[in-house]
Amino acid sequence: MTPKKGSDYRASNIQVLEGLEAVRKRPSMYIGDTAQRGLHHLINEVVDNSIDEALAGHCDHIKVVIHDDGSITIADNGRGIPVDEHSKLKMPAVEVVLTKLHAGGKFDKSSYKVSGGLHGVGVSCVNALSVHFRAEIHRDGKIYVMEFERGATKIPLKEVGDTDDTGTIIKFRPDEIIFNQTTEFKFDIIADRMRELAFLNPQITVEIIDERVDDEEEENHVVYHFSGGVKDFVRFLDENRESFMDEPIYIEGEVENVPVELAMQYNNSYTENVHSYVNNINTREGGTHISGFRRALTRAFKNYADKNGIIKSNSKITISGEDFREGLTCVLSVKVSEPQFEGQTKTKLGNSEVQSAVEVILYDKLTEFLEQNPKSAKKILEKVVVAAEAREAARKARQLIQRKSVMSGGGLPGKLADCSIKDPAHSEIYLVEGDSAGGSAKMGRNRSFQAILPLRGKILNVEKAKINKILENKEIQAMITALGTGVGHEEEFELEKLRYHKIIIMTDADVDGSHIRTLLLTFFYRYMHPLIDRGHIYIATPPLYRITSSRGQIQYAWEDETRDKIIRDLKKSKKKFDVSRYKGLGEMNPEQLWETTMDPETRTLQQVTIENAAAADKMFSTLMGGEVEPRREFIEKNSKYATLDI
Ligand code: 0RA
Repeated sequence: MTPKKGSDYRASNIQVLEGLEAVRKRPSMYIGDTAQRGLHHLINEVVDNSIDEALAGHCDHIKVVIHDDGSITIADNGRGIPVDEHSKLKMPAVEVVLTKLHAGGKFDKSSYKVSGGLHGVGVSCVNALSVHFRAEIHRDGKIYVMEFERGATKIPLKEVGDTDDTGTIIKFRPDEIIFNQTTEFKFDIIADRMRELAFLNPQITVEIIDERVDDEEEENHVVYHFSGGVKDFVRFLDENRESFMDEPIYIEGEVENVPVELAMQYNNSYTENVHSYVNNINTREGGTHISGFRRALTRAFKNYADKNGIIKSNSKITISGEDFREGLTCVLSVKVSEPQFEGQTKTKLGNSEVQSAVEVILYDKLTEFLEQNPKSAKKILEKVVVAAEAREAARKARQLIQRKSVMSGGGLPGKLADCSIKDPAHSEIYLVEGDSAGGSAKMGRNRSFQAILPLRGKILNVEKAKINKILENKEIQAMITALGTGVGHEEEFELEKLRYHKIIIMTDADVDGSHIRTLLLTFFYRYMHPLIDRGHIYIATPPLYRITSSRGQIQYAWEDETRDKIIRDLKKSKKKFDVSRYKGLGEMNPEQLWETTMDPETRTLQQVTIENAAAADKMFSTLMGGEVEPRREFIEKNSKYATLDI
């Protein structure tokens, strides 16, 4: 008998497809975007479930394998997805988890599940967005398998053997129709996230195997396990900074069902590196837990200083909260059972009860630490006073920048060639290395919407300088005035005043050029952070080669492969040609610069994004920090660093 159209099985299957079809129609609504970030989000979505198993105490090993054919396997030793029949839906529970939206792992209301930000949309989304998806479940002594194609069931759940372990093995290959920009997984992006998870969850071991590299290469298999947890995380972040404490302060506690964990130490840098997490999600925009931390830190230190008469002798200066955070590296991790995420990127914790919980725990323990470690306390407070003095000097430098810009009429730097339209959303500014390239850019540009700011020589390395020195630097001053936002943290930085929504860094394609680019990015990362978060920073990519053939026809190539292809084609058609390598922007005439690098119709811009704040912090401190040897090693290992996958 052939099943009738309206049969039960078909009906339920169609319903399922309708759910997953919605994901395929508008994938960005579920995973953020369908570019590199969204692609890697698929892995996080599955791993989050394994982490939930670990948080519930049932899993301590997660293995991620990147296969040759572009597919990924994620294996854990958790309980395995339940396979018994779901009472209402009359299908195996695993089928519900893999085919129903928002059903993933959310049967039991046990605490602290990952849910919020972009996470928590469920493994079913990964299924929907994969050409092929396979789940293998080890549970109750049996092995079960189920397979799908683009979300549709290909092999219904079946028992295939016996086992005495438990766990879930998910294998999937992302659909290239959905991920039309790239389906290539980046080892570094995966490793950064897995390392972070291993720091935040000391009970787990995470393994990554990249089968795409040959055996001779070393970095195809890494294992992360950090028994020291967030304390190890802080040590790792400060590996290339000099701490003046023997070891990080470590605090752990729980109030009102909110477990709080913190590790922090002071170093000789001038930046604040506070990384916070809620249920393993990086809360980039902060929130109530961060407010609680800041209040506790300020109160504990101020009380201690008052009690011991430390700051009185410097009564001329007033210490503000941020002075206690200069040169501080800190990881704060809290677990919240029903987190509310707010803010632009949904990475700001809103739960008000968390503030007091964090504040209470940290205030008591920090006070205790200061009383028991008077030597460290003294050193830290001396540093705080210096920070306050630098902040005061910076305030004066800011006023000076403002006054200067008021005095010069329109207030813009002299060497800025501004654009004529005033709408920031349609304006762009090129930050150009060197006066000669700046000259070509000024001539080649479309002056209605493109502004040019030539930068002379190297800008200051902000990783090694105090804020007041940074603000005295002429090139940095010119940039700040041109951009219009001011500089620094919180109210000192005004994103609304940004004069150009595209800020394009244009440097030579050589070592010096990439150094200058990194200096600029370090500055933006440390002092104009929201510009990166909101996607305003871009890197221009001038071509590497010019191929001139008969009758003066010119072709450009950005890679060796394209150059070789152009040459092959020219040879085939028996044309004469000449290949030259661009050394610097200055070698291009204005027309060439416009055609290749500035014309919105033909140029390619790389948008600077930060996937992982902790990894970016580590990269900048390694590249730009004081220690030479780690920098050399880093550059040798990541010779591709010029492309800046941060
Ligand atoms: C639903 C319920 C339970 C666990 C899971 C799903 C689960 C999903 C994934 C995805 C990858 N690994 C996973 N591990 C578990 C609870 C299990 C129970 O109550 O026995």
